[in-house]
Amino acid sequence: MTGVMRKSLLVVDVQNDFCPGGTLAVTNGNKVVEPLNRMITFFSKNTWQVILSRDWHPRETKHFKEFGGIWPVHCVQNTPGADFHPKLLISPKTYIISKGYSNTDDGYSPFEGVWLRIKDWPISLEALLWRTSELYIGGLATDYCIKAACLDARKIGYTVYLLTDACRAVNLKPTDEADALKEMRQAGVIFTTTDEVLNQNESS
Ligand code: VGL
Ligand code: ZN
Repeated sequence: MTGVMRKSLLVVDVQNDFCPGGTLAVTNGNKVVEPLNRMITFFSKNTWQVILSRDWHPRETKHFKEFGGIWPVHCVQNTPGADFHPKLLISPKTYIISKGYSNTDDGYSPFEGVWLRIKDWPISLEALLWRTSELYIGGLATDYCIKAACLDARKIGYTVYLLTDACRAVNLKPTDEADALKEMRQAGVIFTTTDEVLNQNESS
């Protein structure tokens, strides 16, 4: 393909219910906010795309325990638990991908979600990433939505960088995080850190 290929940042599900105090709290989930904000600032300065995904469930969905799923109620559409962490930097230019919004799907992968800026005109994440070649990913949770995002992104063919300091795992089983990291690595995901990305680009 000709033309400028871009870098994009995908911030996955940094929402209140996944942070301490939330209904599906990830240990130290709030700790991803600071490094992700540094990445968001850096990407914005370079006019590279920043995309936030959000878990956006109806109150009744087979994703939740009471309807046959494995999860406690979390990130229900238009509730405070589904709001982004209050300290996460969000600008009017930020794209928001909603996922898991039907009552039959888990919607782990942001690539199953849509941008709904205009009603009845859903735009896929893949469409938003038109001309993106390098995708940087961080957020919550490493063993579910981050893993799904990274594996789908590799299938599409992006060069995928996982910001290991800027993600945390649910760990339903204690080995889930390590297993997820292994699977991602085998799929060709490159592990990096916020500091590494910011330092490299400072000197170039
Ligand atoms: C997630 C469990 C249930 C995630 C979403 O964002 O990783 N995990 N729903
Ligand atoms: Zn969910």
